[in-house]
Order: sequence, then structure tokens, then C-alpha cells
Amino acid sequence: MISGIWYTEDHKDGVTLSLKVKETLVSKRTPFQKLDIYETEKYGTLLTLDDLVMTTTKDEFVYHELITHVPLFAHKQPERVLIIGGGDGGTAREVVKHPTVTHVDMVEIDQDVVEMSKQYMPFLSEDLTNPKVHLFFQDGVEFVKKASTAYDVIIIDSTDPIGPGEGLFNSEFYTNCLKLLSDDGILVAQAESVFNCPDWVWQTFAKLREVFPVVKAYLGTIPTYPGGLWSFAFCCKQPEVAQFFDEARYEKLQLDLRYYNQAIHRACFALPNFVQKLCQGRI
Ligand code: SPD
Repeated sequence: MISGIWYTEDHKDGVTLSLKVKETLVSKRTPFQKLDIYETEKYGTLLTLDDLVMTTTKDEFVYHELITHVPLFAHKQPERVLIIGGGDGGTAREVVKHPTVTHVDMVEIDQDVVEMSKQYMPFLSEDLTNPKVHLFFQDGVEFVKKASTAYDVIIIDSTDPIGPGEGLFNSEFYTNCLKLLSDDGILVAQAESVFNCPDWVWQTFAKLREVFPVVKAYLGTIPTYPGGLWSFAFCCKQPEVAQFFDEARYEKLQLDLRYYNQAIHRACFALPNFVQKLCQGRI
């Protein structure tokens, strides 16, 4: 909601997030959702979908580096990557930093998100034209039903489990993703706010555990997301895959990153007790 010069997002139980707005850059209804882009005073450019923050140019690096480099450095040789969602381009930008990656399929339901990000958030979307990145404008649910080639890493960079993103949080979708994952593959999904939406976190992990033999949780702090403390699910078929971290490759590559490093890779899997319970299905 825009009120005066503030973007205000109603979270839960009397909590809101407000960002002072300098200018509204875009306000439109796409075939799938309401899309707005604002220039804010302190958080740079802000993209919202259905009046929920998707990303800001100030804190996007935390989310995009965590959702990408944790699985990519946990895989021995990531070559083929599938991104579901991620229309702003931040995840694709991080994925193509890995020289082992030869092919990225990115499946975004809403072409307007990509076009608007290209126009107003070029720092996020710059690699959507990278020749390794193949864009599909379709529902990720349908894509994984029909696809047949295996991926080393699948990243679910979705919206929340309401509106167009809802189908990306159910067991049938996860089962189809499992079929597309190579034997040593890793799937990572954004898994919601441990403070504001514990029921969503609980349900997401419960459904993933029905499908994947190994499911772990990791955390990051994204200031403009509800509650700040954000969960990610790390899923694979083999326990040893969940233990591996290619620290030597991390050191060799010397990527220009702002959040992720070796210590973060290990530390992000350290969970407060209440989050451990939540991710094991106990609220
Ligand atoms: N409540 C906000 C959850 C948004 C998660 N996805 C954001 C997409 C950024 N690439």
C-alpha cells in the first residue's frame, strides 16, 4: 500500500514495514499479479508483487548469494542449473559467476517481471541476456511436469505460497523436481519467515521431507522481508552430498561477493532451537 510518501507492507499481528518512497517508477497489473517498482530513500529500488516486497537493490545480495552459492559450492561440479521463478534476475546473475555452469534454464511465469527488472533494475537483471541463460515464460509447475533432462542444482526462487507462487509449495511439484535432480543433485528453495510465518515454514519443510531423503534448513537475514530472519531449504538424495563443501573451489575462484564466504557457508546451517523444531515439524 502506498500512503503519502511511504510504501507500507502489512505483515502480521500489528506489524508493518514502511519504506520512504522518492518516486513510483512502475505500477501495473500483469496477467498474473500487481507489480510495482519504487525508488526509495534508503533501500534503493524496490520491487513488489501483490504488495509484498520481492527485492530491493540495497539488501538483495544477501538473499541472492545465499540461495545460489550455498548449493553451488556444495556441489562437486555444478553444470546444469534450473531456476524456478527469479524473474528479477538476481539469482541468475549469481549462478553464472560459477565457471563450471554451462547451462541455466530459468522458468518465470510473468514476463513483465523480467521486462521491468531489465528496465529498472539492470544491476539485478544484467545476466538474463547471458548466452548460458535460457528463459522460459511459463508456469514452473508445468515445466517440471514435462521436462526430462537432469539438473545438478535446482533453485526455487519463488514468491510466497499465495497467488501465482502457490503451486511451487506442494508435494506434486516437489516430486517432479526430485525426478529432475541428478543423483548427486541439490535443490534449494526459499522457505519463508521463521518469525512471521512459522506455519508456512513448517508446512514447506514437512512437504519437502515427504519427498526428499535429505532436507536441511539454513538461514539468512534480509531486512526488508517479514521478520528479517529468512529460511531456505536444502534438499538432496544422498546424506554425503549434504556434508560436502568445495572450499578449495571457493578460494580459487575469488568471486566478488558481498555476503557469502566460507564461514557463512558453515554458519548459515546453525539453527536456533525454535527453528530446529519448526523445520522438523514441531511448532
Ligand atoms: N516475502 C517475500 C518472499 C520473496 C522471495 N523471493 C524473492 C525473489 C527475489 N529474487
